[in-house]
Order: sequence, then C-alpha cells, then structure tokens
Amino acid sequence: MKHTINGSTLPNIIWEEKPEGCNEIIWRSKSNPIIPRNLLPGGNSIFNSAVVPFEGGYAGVFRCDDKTLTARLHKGFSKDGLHWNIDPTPIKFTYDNELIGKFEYGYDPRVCWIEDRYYITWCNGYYGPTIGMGYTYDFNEFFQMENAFLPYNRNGVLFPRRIHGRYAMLSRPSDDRHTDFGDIFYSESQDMIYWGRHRHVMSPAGGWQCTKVGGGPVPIETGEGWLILYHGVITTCNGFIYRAGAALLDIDQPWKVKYRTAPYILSPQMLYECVGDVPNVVFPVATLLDAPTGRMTIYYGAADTCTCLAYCYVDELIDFIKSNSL
Ligand code: BMA
Repeated sequence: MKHTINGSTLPNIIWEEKPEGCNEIIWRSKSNPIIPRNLLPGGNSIFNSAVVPFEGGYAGVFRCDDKTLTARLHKGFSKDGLHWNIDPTPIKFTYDNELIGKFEYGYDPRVCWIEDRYYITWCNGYYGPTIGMGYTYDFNEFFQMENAFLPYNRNGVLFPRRIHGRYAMLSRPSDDRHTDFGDIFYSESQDMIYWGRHRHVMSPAGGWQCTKVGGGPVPIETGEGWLILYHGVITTCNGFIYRAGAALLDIDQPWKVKYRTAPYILSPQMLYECVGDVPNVVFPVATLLDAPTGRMTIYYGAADTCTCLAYCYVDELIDFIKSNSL
C-alpha cells in the first residue's frame, strides 16, 4: 500500500534493487561492508555511524575506535554514500564549559537536521555513559552543548521537528557496564538544554528483543505515525545478540506505540555481522530517504567492527510492521 511519507527528496539516493527471489523486507548491499575496519591509519574499527545528505553528496559522523580502543567521533564526506573519506583527526568540539567539553570517549552518534542545523547526539563519557549533544552547520566547525541527561543513558535519538512546540528525544537509561536491561523513553525540551516530561515508550518483549531495546536512526514522519527502527537484544549462553525491529509511534504522542514488529527485520547472519570484535551485532543508526519513491537506505554497524548498508521500501516496511505487530 502507498503511504504518506514526509521527508526529503533524494533522487540520487544510494540504492540497489531487491535481489530476485529475496523474501525479506530488508536486503543488504552487495558491497558490504562498505567501510572496512582499517580505513584509517592506526584504527581498529569504524561502525555504528550516522550519515546525512549534505551539499549534493553526503556527510557523516563516524564512530572510530583506535588501537587503544578509545571510541572517538570523526567527520567524513562522500559523493555517493558508498565511498567515504573519513578525517583521520577526531572532531574537536568548541564548548563553553570545560567540565562538559573534557573528552573521555564518544560513540554511537546520530545526526539529525532540525530547522537550521545538524544536531549530533552520542554516547558521551561523563562519569559513565550519558547523552552528549552538539551541532554543526557545515561539518567543519562543531559546537558542544550540555549533556541531555544524567548518567547513565545511551541511544539518544532526536526527532526531526518540534512536537507541540518542543524538541523531542528518545533515550535508553542504562548502567555503566554492558546493561542487561533497558526500555526506551521519550523526553521533551523547549531549549535543547533542559529535558523533561519523560514518558515511557517501550519495554523489552519476547524472543529476540527480551533483554533490552534501544532507539536507532532518526524517526521518519509518515501518515501511519513516526516510523522508527530500533535494536533489540537477547541474552544467550554465548552472550548478547543484537537484532533490529521497527515500530510506528503516534504522531502527536510519540510515547504511544501503535505497532511494533514481533519478528526481527534484520539479524546477524552474514559473516561480517557474526564475526568481529563483538560477534552477532547489527546496529542501525542512520537512514537516507527518498520520500517520493519510499526508498530507504539504512546504515548499520556490524559486529562492532565495520559499517554496512541495507535497503527497504518504506511502504513495504509499514505494511509489514502493521501485519506483524506484537
Ligand atoms: C552497546 C554499545 C554499542 C555496541 C553494542 C554491542 O552497549 O556499546 O556501541 O554496538 O553494545 O557491543
């Protein structure tokens, strides 16, 4: 069914058609992994990274772990979304308050265009993980803002517009370790500094998403509600397995889940998803969208090691969520 999708027109979106005979709702790029772990000199891995359309091409903020295994944020640029030029020097944020600007680590960035600039949220080391925030106009200068929340919190995901006049964010309160629990919450802010009116969105559910859930890419506004992708985790005798699901949230009250997939839509099955620094992880963090055609390109981290692409049609995904909902 054709649905209303409120989003950008991106006729040159990086795209590969669904392979003959593929019955999946999401299919992978034949070029995966599109960014190998060792693209940067001295680098250990590049994964869980966010990209946006920028000046006729693409720009992004990348999670690059070096060989000391410190996680840092680096900017990158690409003409086609596939071949990336990543700056080997980490992003240096300009900040007002050195207590906040003091860098410990930064990982799992999301980038969200709101009104006049690109906002960046990430997991920021500040006496434990919390939601760091910053912005850029040009991917040249970066400005750091106050952390959105107290530790411990991860997976801060901004909505691309104000809702009833207020900025909105999903986040996932956690602990300072590997967190074997976790629900997604919704928070609002008038100024991007003070966040409140916290609402519960979703808890873990059965099967693949029974240990914890966390937000993924920036939500997409559709006629059926906010379309989100999220990760869901199960604890097995060999540790966590990270898979991805999708949900539709109410447009006016996004803490209300309308539909949510009972089955996963992407799971670690390819060698590059099953073997790496952390085996069995797919972790979607960004999408590109061509609203008129409903083509959606998903950037995801694989096995905490490299960066991959997958594709789907938003119309098909919405129908799938509705007919396979919990
Ligand atoms: C989470 C984060 C992610 C990572 C995942 C799997 O807690 O650290 O960056 O992909 O674990 O290790």
